[in-house]
Amino acid sequence: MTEAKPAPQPIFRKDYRRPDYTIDRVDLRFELGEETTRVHATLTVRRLDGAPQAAPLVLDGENLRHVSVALGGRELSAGEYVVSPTSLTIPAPGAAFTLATVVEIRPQDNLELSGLYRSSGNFCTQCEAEGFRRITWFLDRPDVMARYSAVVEADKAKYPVLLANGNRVATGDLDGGRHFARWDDPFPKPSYLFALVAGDLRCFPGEFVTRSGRTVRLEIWVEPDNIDRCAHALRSLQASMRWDEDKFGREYDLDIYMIVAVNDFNLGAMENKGLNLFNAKYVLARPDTATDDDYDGIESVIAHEYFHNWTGNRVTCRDWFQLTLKEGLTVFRDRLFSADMGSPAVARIGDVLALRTNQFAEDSGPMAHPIRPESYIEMNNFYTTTVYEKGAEVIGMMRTLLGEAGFRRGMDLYFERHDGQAVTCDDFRAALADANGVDLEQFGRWYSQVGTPVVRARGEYDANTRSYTLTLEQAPPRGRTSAELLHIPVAVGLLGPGGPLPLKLSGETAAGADTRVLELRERSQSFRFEGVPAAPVASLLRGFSAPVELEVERSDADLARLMAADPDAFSRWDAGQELGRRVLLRLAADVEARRPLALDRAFVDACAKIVADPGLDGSLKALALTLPNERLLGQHQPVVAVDALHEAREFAVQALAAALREPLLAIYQSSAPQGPYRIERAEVDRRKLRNLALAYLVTLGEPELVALAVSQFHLADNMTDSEAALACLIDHGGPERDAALAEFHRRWHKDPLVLDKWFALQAASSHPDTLERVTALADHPDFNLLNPNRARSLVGVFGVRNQHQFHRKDGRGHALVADKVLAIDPHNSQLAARLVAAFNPWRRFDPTRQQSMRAQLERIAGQPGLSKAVREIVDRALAPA
Ligand code: B3K
Ligand code: ZN
Repeated sequence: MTEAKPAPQPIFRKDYRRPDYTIDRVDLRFELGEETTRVHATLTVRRLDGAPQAAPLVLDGENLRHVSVALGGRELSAGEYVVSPTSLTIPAPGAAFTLATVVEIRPQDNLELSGLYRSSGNFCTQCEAEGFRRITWFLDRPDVMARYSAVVEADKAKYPVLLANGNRVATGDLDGGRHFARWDDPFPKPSYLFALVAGDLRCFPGEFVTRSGRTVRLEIWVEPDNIDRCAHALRSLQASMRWDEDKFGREYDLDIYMIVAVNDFNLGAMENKGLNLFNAKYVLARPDTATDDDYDGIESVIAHEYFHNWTGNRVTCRDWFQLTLKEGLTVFRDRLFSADMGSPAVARIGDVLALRTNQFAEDSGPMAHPIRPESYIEMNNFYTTTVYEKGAEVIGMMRTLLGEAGFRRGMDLYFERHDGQAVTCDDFRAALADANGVDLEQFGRWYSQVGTPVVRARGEYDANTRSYTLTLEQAPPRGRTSAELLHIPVAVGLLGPGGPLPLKLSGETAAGADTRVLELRERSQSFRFEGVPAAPVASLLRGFSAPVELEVERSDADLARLMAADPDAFSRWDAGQELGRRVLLRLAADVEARRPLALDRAFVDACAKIVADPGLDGSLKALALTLPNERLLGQHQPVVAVDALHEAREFAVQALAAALREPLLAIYQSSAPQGPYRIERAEVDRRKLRNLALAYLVTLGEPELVALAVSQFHLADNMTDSEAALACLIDHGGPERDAALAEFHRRWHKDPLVLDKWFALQAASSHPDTLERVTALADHPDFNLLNPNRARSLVGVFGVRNQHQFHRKDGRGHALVADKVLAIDPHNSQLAARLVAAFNPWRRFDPTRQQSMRAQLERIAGQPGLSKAVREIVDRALAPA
């Protein structure tokens, strides 16, 4: 049995100190082998001004077998340095010197997928956040930026392709059937951006001519069988490169840009300089294997990693507390890009739905942290929806306050000031403020506040003066008693009897546009609009202008009116969601009180109007007609009523389907595909609405409606329609489900990404036997705990997305996920730490469920040898609230 490890110690932002030494050059040589890989590193080191002369040089390391160390060309003897499991210390090495180390590592045993590891027989790396220390001794921190060269040596037959960052400057053959490639990266970079790949891969090539006329070679590297699935990724890359030039004036800087698709990857992708490594899921797409949503996901992740070249690589983070500097900003940039490529309203709705479902939950649970955390134990645990998505919202608010041109001025100044540096979130904010001559001091509190602030709104109409006074108030996040006052942009519109009103605030001479951004900086502020002909309905927080919870007294009728007529497409959707939420929460209360259930007539009418509205595209209709999910609904209850919410939502879906049966069937029948699959806006809209109609219709259980799904499943020439039909059949159950699942498995079991869908659809199902099926699937020969995509498809989807089945009262769902966490942790603690987060909301449930979840958390916490990644999550979950 493993010894209990000493309690891991947190690292605090306030303790940041610049290093005593920096590294200007890194020359690496990798002797890749089946058993042992040797890494030779020569570091050109310099003591920084102000550091004590006798400062020791302490390099980080993890899982390295130390072989030798030489200082200034002289091999050191054992007494001249100290090696510990996590460090190599050279006492007082001097002011400027080279340090040459040799270590041995075993990539084939590296299941953490951090550092140098193997996936499907190939060698690859993942160094962010602290993986480079698992490759060689180093100052493994982002404020040490060096120029790198890497010589990669390997067996030529097994690993014909050898890649690293920068430009390939030499290749050649070696003895014993081996060969090498030497890569030089001219741009200084932090160690987390280092990358290496060696394998049997094929190249899907392309090019891009930059606006200054340079031709950049683009290479997408995949396993030979996947070469016909790269076109969309290449197109997305080219579009991203053009967009960053057009919108931010940012040109690519190397002569080559490579993307490698990897099957075993802990995250989505990684922005290593000139050599991105990607989870295959975000590269590979063919109409028959990838859905419309997969196509969108690829476009946005390709863009995200590309945009990091400027926001992250050229300008990087001083320390890991500043992570949102590059992540929040880059998510914000990839969102702008996706909005430009497709429908801005659809994109915004998707982002806000995800933020409310995931980030709001994180912000009110045990892992709540500011977008710039104050401390961490395992940095990898802080690649969170708060740092990324709330971080992007914070950038978005600054753009709202500064305007598009002002934001661009600020970005230009940021790049001008900080190119080639490792900086902080405060540096970013200062560039934005200085470029615009504005004060963003109060705004800066968004970087340190925890939790979702509440904004309360109250409106009063005065018929005598034809004025409408809107009072906005900010309050601390729920469950917290105090918070500093934030600077919050609230976008507002007023809907009069005849439609949107041009807005004129008192003191202004003329009415302007019909959306206005009000700046809330005090506890409470009133804004008086004049020339308002009749009591209006206020449309608040348009476009979700701030990541807050909005509380406002509005009647169902007001919401229905906004849902039907708000000129802002996002607000229309939002009003519909609020109305739907009210209706569902009332139904859940009826379930609990055992009252007869009936779906609100006015809500049905509002939905019928959406179905019939010629002004809405299919994607927006589908979004408007999708009821709030059970997790979102639970956030609005004092204690999540798991079963009642599920029953209420299922009832509402069926009642809506029954009420709208005819128009939905008409939609389904009139929008059949007219030709082969095309990934175009109008076609995506068509498929979205048609598949939504199908989902509603199948819930009615009528044989001829179920038959529609069966026939769509068989006839579809594309994964979007095939998966949608399969999802309906899985929820429906019965022999149709079994037949479709067997057919899908037969057809796709050799295709890992498609097989992931087979697992995920079953794990997400609302069918009452889902837990039993997931339990059985965990023993399926195709299930593999060590592959992150597969583990997430089953355990992640079940634990996070299936509230009703995961939280079954008998506790078996909890036990299942806890078992898997414990099984994964010894191999891949990062993955285990992600999955164990399913238990974070445990205090939101009833005593029985709380007890069951706490028992599982305690069981995990009591496991000897538990990783520090999982330990940090469970300790925080169990700590007194
Ligand atoms: N920067 C990487 C994330 C690295 C996560 C390390 N645990 C991908 C991205 O955000 O672009
Ligand atoms: Zn990123």
